[in-house]
Amino acid sequence: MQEGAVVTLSRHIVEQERRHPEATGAFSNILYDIALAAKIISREVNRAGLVDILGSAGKFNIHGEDVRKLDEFADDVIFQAMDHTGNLCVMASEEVDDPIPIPDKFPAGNYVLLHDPLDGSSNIEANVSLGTIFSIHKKISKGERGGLADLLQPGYKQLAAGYIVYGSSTMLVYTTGAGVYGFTLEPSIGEFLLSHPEMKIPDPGKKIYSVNEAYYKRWSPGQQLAVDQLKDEGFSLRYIGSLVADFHRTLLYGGIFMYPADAKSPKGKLRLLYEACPLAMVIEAAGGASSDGAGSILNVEPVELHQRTPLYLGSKSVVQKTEEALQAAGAGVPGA
Ligand code: P6P
Repeated sequence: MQEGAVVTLSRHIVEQERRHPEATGAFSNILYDIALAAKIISREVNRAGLVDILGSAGKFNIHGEDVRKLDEFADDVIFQAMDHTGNLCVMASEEVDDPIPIPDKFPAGNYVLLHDPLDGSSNIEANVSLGTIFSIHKKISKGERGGLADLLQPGYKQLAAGYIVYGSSTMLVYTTGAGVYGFTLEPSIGEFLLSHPEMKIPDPGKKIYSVNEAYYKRWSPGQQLAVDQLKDEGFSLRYIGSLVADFHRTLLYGGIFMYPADAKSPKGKLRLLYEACPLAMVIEAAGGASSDGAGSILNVEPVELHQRTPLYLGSKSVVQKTEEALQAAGAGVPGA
């Protein structure tokens, strides 16, 4: 790429496609459609305080969490952007209990999309950064229309994964496994511009650990030891409580993000398929590591659509040290 070129997401995708002559363009179109949905969601997130669409929609999702109107809006925007394209055979969303079929009136395709449409939604009214997380798989079932089997695939089979962080700027970060690319939205022209080519997580990077330490007493002895060690080594705590924001900082600065299992959440809180797996693909493609406490998130075999997992993401050296502490002092949580 020549020096100083302004590379839009569209140009980047064309250049990437040229490197893969076998590409059909369907995958590229999925990325375009995700970017379109992100622009629409970004506009509403940035106007949220103005158009009074805050407040509870009075509905609850499968996890018993209060679904905010922006959550529903983001979920609907992604569905509307993807349902008619003929690229997908089935979808899944954190906000929807069951697999989401492609409407019969539209053709089905060879890809699968799982997503968390607007993570961190409990922070909406505090104007904290929110995020969309997405995971793309290939269809593996035989029929024309996909189903649960196409959704329950392990992370190492992902074709692509990424997230959009709606913060001081809106950034789209994605990987297909070879390189991690960051694009920043220029709202005045409505284009995502390549701002972070070839993202790599610093290792060990800044001494930052990110976990909700209020749960310390509910942790396993191994988790307590891991955090005690980090503090002894002079690590600082940074915790926004919005997964995509905490992850994005970890990717840029290094250190570690943790949402461990604890006595109240023996499987952790975060979801495997559309939170842990996509972020694990990004962090590992950026030279970092992911773990459920025992090994890479990407190797976990899913059994349920909304299953949860303990989650560690960060600089490889820090994640490895944390796994050693968990294994040395025991990762079993009281009451699990
Ligand atoms: P806790 C936000 O509600 C969320 O789903 C993630 O974005 C975030 O990482 C986590 O929950 C925060 O959970 O238990 O620390 O409030």
